[in-house]
Amino acid sequence: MKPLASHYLSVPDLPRRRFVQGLAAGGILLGLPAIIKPAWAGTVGTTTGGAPVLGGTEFDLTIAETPVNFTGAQRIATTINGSLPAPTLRWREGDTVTIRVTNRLPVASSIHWHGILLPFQMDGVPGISYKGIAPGETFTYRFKVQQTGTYWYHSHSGFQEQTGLYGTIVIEPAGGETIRADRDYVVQLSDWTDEDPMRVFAKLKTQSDYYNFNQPTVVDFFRDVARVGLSTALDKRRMWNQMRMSPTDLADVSGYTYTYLMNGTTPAGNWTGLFRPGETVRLRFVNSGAMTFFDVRIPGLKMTVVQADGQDVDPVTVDEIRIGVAETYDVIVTPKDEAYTIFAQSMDRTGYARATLAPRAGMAAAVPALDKPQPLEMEDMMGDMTGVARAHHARTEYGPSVDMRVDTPRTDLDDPGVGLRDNGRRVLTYADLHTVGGPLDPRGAEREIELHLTGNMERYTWSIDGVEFGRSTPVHFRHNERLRVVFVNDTMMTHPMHLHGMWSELESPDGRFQVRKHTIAVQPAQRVSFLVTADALGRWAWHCHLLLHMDAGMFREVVVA
Ligand SMILES: [Cu+2]
Repeated sequence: MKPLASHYLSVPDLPRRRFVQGLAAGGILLGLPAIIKPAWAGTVGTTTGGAPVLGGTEFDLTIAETPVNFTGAQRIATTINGSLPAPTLRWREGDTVTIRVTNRLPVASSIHWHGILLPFQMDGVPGISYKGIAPGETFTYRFKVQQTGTYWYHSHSGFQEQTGLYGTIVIEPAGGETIRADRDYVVQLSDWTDEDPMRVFAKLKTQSDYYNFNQPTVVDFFRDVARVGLSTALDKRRMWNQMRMSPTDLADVSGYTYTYLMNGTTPAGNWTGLFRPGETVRLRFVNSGAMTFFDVRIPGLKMTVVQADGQDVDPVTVDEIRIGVAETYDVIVTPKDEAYTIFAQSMDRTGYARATLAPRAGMAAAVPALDKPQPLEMEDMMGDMTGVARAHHARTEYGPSVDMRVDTPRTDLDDPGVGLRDNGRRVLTYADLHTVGGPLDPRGAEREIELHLTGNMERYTWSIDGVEFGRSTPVHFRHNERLRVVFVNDTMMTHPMHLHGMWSELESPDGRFQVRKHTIAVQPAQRVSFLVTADALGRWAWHCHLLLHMDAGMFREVVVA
């Protein structure tokens, strides 16, 4: 976000709006034959997506550099066993898995098992859980699998996740799969840039709206004048100018540099999952994007959501799901004898990932147009003006790292979020999600902590309570305490907050158990609360899962002792 004075009435710079949208069908250049092979080439029973599938209890994973071509230009990706996404790992509840990870990069690396409950030394966060994996070194992870469902893994070093280091984990219940489906596909979403991620970050540091090409234009202004009159239109413009913010700042990094991928495949590559008409198909959506929230729908099909972040939920049938970075959703669909497009547009509407479900290879369905971006509304900045919930700002929030504070946050979990409001489709919200079986721990909260998600758009710094990670001290949880965490989002962006090693059990605004998650997306000017049982001793990471926000400081260490 940036001062608007020079931008607001400017005519868009058209040549720069030609987005790189994955028009090339390429991918890995020197990978394993299995991943170049179309999904339908060897379809017997269930296939699990675009990446190779590894099962059992012993795994050997090698991290290395591999040439790729998604846009017509050759680049170097970070891969595991030569594949992007990394292999899908199939585990079974109750097994002890051993994973030997060898680092063939010239720099240190790491693998973090996202959403997996394990001893903290196995969590894979350099500087917190362990030293990381030095070049040439092999690190052996070993832990007992205590849960079931869809999860994923990724690097926690530098920008390696942005350059390809992510894969899916599928954990089958000890007694066999409980959710019945004839087909089972992983659908892993991600964002690829041909730029060096370090350069992307440096550009945002210099000009935080560098990738934002949805700025209001002179045309928008005159449309406003026609609609609401000159003085209101001027007031609106003045308001945004005063706040030094743009109502269209929905994502820091856009389709201007990103190619959006589904199962490591560009829209032109069109990954295809096959089915026989009448079969039920389970789709395991995983958002492994570095910076992108995706809005996913399959025109012509209803999706029945059966799991969120690996946890069974009471089934709820919807048309569309916003998948925050690091979240997973499992859905069941029952397609008829025709082709369907799985359409995942980026939250800022600058591009999309796309794949196909079809009864026969080579079929395709229409690809919908991108929706028009919706601007942020007053409630995204000011919260709930009726002021039911009051925020308590820490003293550290009154400093150069904070450019906005919300005093009366909104608590509406039934808001699908900007861009999805009143779009005529039934959109999943957190208010729809109810974990089967209720909370893990019947105790109420013994203690409460409130933390604010903060930032300064001008400097592109992100922080918690106005304190970047580098200046922070660890948050302390007492071993086995039941704790209420309140997050207040004092920024205009949605932050997917991920606590390692323990579950976050989201509450409804009136304090009832809602849903168990590993990542909770907190919308602009929103307040959410969730309970945590601090049953995992050791040192853990707690951070925004937008890679650049994490890197810019929205990260804390948690010590459970
Ligand atoms: Cu963030």
